[in-house]
Amino acid sequence: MANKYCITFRTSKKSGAGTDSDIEMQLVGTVGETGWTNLDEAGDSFEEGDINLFFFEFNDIGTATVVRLRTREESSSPDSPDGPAWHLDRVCVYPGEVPQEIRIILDSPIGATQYKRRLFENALLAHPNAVVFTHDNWIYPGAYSQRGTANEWTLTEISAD
Ligand SMILES: [Ca+2]
Repeated sequence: MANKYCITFRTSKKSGAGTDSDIEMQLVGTVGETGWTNLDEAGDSFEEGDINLFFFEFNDIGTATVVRLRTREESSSPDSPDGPAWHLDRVCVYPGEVPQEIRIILDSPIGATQYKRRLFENALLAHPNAVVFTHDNWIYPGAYSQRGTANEWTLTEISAD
């Protein structure tokens, strides 16, 4: 059974937080897991302070419990000052059709894209069905020492206490 998911990624505002790496994601849930999925969208994703939105359909995994990320960069140089490391702030996984009262923010004509995305993310974060994850560290590609080999990072859920 396919289920809709809305997933938001917030890149931190640290200097150099953005990445141009190809990022792949896997969700693990209480009753299953997704395949590895490329996070690909038009334009330059995952820049400093950005919120990027993705809408997917996956087989039902139940409640998301783990987010795994990996990068594949085969052309990076260890000497590059603009390496593709990524400082992700948080990920919000919302299972199901996004409620119209939240979706309307994206469909409204007002404001800049990032401003609307921030409003959208805030509304989503406040929803009881949303599961929020964080990764309080840099995500580096595995290319420096193992070209063509993907490293994986597991994100931990932010408990609602
Ligand atoms: Ca980018």
